[in-house]
Amino acid sequence: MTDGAARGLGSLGSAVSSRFFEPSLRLGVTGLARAGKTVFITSLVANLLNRGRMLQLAAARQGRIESAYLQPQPDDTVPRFAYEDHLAALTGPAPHWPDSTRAVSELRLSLTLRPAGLLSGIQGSRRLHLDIVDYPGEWLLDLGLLDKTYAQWSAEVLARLPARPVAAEFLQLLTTVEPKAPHDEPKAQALAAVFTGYLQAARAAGFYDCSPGRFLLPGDLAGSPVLTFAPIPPEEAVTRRSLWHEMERRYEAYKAKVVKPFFRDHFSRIDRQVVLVDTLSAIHSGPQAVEDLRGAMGDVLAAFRPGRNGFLTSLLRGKRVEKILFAATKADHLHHLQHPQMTAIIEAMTREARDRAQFAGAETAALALAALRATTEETRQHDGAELPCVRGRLLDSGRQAAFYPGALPEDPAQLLTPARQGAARWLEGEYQAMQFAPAPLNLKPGDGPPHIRLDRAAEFLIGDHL
Ligand SMILES: Nc1nc2c(ncn2[C@@H]2O[C@H](COP(=O)(O)OP(=O)(O)OP(=O)(O)O)[C@@H](O)[C@H]2O)c(=O)[nH]1
Ligand SMILES: [Mg+2]
Repeated sequence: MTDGAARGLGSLGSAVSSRFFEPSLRLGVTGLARAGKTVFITSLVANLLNRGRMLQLAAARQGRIESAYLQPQPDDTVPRFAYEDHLAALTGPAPHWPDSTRAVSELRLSLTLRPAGLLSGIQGSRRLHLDIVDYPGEWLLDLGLLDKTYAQWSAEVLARLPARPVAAEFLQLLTTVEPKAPHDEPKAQALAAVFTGYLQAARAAGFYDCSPGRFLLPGDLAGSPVLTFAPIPPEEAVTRRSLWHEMERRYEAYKAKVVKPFFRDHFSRIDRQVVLVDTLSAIHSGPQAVEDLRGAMGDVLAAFRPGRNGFLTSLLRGKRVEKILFAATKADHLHHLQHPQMTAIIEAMTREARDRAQFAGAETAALALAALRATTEETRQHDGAELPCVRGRLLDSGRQAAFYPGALPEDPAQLLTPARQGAARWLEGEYQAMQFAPAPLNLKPGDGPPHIRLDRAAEFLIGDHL
């Protein structure tokens, strides 16, 4: 890798010209908070640098990847994905999960490839730059705001709130608000603060429809007027100096200065996309969370069929994401005997969304994976039956434990139908969630960190370009 990095720097002088001659492929990695984006990118890159565990990636299996190395990324103003820090966290002597990341970041991995088949004797090697972009899925959900006026958005959000206990404080505050009264900054700030608190509590309670997405992940916009608004009941005949009018103005500023730039600068350039989904956590949280997650996946996918959105259509001008992979993460929480059920659930959960994406010309697939395998499998006797368990080091206590999360149904409808019908609890028992710490690793030279089906994910996403 050090060699490679040096070579990469050596060619930096020709970066401008090489951009025209050496193809690059931009891979977007997204998912809602804690879905597993950072671990996925870190392990994918580590396993592309050391390809011993990537047998399902045809180019790796056939030995056609001559070298892989990190290079300076093409975008100077986007934070670099902190690959080395995250890898050190995961594979160091005291392995731990990397910190939460709250903004977009990027990493360039360059591959030198030998051509396949007949061409291999005639043509020399070629280079492919893989630009990996990590961005929060919450930002995609903001696309829906572009079609809505402030009055429409407020009405929709306010209609949802009475059914949610976590909204009580915000609803209470609203009763003291006079939309036609003159704008008052402390009042606006109080509204925004309590509304943000509601979004955070809703998120923690398993609701996924928590836009505006930047309220949860403000980054350096924290405290600025574009994030200091909240829904208040629609009003007519308001004056320019009213609270309502100022809220409306800020909502429009959020769309123009936060939402649109993200789609223009990042989203519109993506060629391939992986959407990571923490299905097991949603199942553990209950039917409401599963239904909400399914809805959010549909909304996330709306961004991939731009036909419906005028702004996006004109931005993309016919360019589209070519492949989209939906991956249920953390499959190492289940024994492999349960992986088919997990795959069936992610397939069913994203079916509608995927059908629409196919309609828009993108090829889609769904699978269950673990970017970093933290467990081993074992079978335990329980009441005369054999339970397929996984064993790992528990995150909170550090103790080793075997764990059986409950039987996932063969037919995903057994989960999705009650979820859709608004069931409060699962009828068939409980699904346990458990958090494992990453296991200490002793990697052989040439091997990346252990994973489950990361190589299949890579084959689907980039295999045709290798
Ligand atoms: N067992 C297991 N746990 C995982 C795996 N990937 C992620 N996790 C767990 O999920 C948590 C979140 O993973 P991240 O990769 O940080 O998720 P993220 O989507 O980048 O999260 P944010 O940056 O907070 O949005 C980790 O801290 C782990 O607890 C995996 O492959 N196996
Ligand atoms: Mg992250």
